[in-house]
Amino acid sequence: MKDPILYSFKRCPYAMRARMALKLANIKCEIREIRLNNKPDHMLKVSPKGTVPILILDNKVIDESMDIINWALNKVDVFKGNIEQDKVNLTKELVTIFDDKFKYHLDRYKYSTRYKDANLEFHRSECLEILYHLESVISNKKWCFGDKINKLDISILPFIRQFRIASPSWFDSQKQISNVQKILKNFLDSKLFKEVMHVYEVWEEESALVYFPPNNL
Ligand SMILES: N[C@@H](CCC(=O)N[C@@H](CS)C(=O)NCC(=O)O)C(=O)O
Repeated sequence: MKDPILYSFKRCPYAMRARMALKLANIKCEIREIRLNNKPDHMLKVSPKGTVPILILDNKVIDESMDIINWALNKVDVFKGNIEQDKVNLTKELVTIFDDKFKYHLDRYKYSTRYKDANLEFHRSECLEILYHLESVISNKKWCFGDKINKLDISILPFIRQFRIASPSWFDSQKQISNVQKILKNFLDSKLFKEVMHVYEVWEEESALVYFPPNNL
């Protein structure tokens, strides 16, 4: 099999979660860093919906981040044995809440001026409600379900990171999400996070091949 090609954008939370799964599963890819305002023709040709991440394999194109995660985990189940069965269903439920509701309100909180009539406080409090729910079901350990990182951590922490970035002092001052705050901090301090946030030059047709994970770390 040729090395897969990964179209990616460093700051995109969906691309971030896919890069984490690929990194944890030790799957080497040719990485193509893009800008959302200047998408390469080839990227749009393989996936006309025009979102990153996209993983191009010999026999198929995977253009949904959770499908990339599941494909990587199917190859190398890095989380095997890390969680009990009931947490598998909880992971599914929570990822759906984050991808649908949390992301919807996060965009309207972070970019309230871009959305007509978006009320920053309202959307922020909707996100916070979801974090209260998360707080009530996670551990008080290093990661959401204990001492080991899991699919839930890599899937949702990039979005919680964005939520914090909108107003770090406000986020840090929230009293009822101390485990969420702690887990986010562990994530931001982790070697994994630093590795997947490696800075790549923007890819162009004539660029030399560049690989992910970066081998200079
Ligand atoms: N459901 C997709 C969503 C991916 C997505 O929306 N990515 C954003 C960047 S964070 C994107 O590519 N947006 C296209 C654009 O802004 O033109 C997934 O999970 O992969």
